[in-house]
Amino acid sequence: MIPQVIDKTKVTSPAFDVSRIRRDFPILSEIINGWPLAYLDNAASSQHPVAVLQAIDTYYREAHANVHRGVHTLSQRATECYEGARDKVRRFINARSTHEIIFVRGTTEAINLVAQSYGRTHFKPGDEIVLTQLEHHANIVPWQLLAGELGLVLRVAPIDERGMVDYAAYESLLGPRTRLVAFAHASNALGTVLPVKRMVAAARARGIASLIDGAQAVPHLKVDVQALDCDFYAFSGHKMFGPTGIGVLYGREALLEAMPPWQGGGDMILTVSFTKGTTYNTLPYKFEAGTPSIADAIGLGAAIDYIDALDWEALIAYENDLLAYATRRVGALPGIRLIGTADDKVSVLSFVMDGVHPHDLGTILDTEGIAVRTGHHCAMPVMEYFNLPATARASFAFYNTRAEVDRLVAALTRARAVFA
Ligand code: C6P
Repeated sequence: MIPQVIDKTKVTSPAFDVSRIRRDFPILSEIINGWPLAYLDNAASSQHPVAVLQAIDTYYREAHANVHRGVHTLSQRATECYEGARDKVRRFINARSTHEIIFVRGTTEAINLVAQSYGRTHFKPGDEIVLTQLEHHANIVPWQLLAGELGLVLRVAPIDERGMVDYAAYESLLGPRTRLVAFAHASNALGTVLPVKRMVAAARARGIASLIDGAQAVPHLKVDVQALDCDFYAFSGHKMFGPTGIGVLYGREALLEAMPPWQGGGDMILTVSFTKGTTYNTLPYKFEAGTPSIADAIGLGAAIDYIDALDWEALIAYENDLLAYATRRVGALPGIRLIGTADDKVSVLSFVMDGVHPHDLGTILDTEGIAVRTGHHCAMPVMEYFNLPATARASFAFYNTRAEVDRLVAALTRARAVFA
């Protein structure tokens, strides 16, 4: 089959120049299986602008040494770059202080940190943690592990057939034994945006701590942790155009201050002695044992610079338009059922096709250069609710286009013709 020529300039929002943006992302020009890449797997991991690639390259060429450890010039340079990235993250989510920004490997590690450090010191047998049915495994399994060890009870707020959390049911689960609520800002499997501000406020009014899994929100929504008033907020660099191997745990300073370290090693200590015991470093270093992912943090800082320079109002309008277009076009195809049709969604379109396993669909789409994710999306309780083993999921970033959606629709139509 002859690859189609894509009209990358076919945009709907004149305020948002997608063709210019696409030129910043070299990988988008790749040819996959003879076709121009249509990368629709951004919820799994997004791609990188040149600015991020260059920041990492420049760091390794001109500034690499270990951080916080050397008096020599390179070490000071590396430390400045690394701490500069921390301040960019602070500004990006409007945290009060860099003391509240802990660099971790990603959302998964951030949540495990809270479970192991905050959870172990604050929870007693019989205490309850409230989650939702929409959670990614990263916001389920750490709590299950802890619950098994400490005798905690996990309560799960249900969802409805559109993939929205039943708010009344959520609130009714907040009881005298609830110690923590932990939920996604946006669902990776369905795209649903949760009413997190209201959910946090309901918890806070009852003296309950809150953790938001922001992995799918940060690339699409303006996040302000002070406005959200949450206690913890976790996200990954690689879903917001930064590198893998770096993520962030935001924590309210007073809570972090009172929490014990969770990993021991270099840099997280002030003094170590076999006779006098060990004293710990100040925030945020207390939670960053060992040599950190310096280049990845710097890359994340560059990603923040890149997306901060975009017109967010136009970006959000563009993404909303693209999702609405994709929802309309894919939803209108015969034999397709959309899974997750909440009012408020980020750029995720999950669907199933009658008679075709999502994995087969994903493989067929790949032969035409279209990358989507298929499977349970590490959200098996969501699949359980919809009684499905898997879905196909197209997830968009601001560099995707209507032309790519058209290609998806054409390829799905061909797939249906083959299988139906
Ligand atoms: N979701 C997806 O394809 P890590 O792997 O630590 O960077 O992120 C984990 C994670 C946590 N919460 C949510 C809501 C997520 O979407 C993810 C990662 C990817 O949907 C990979 S499973």
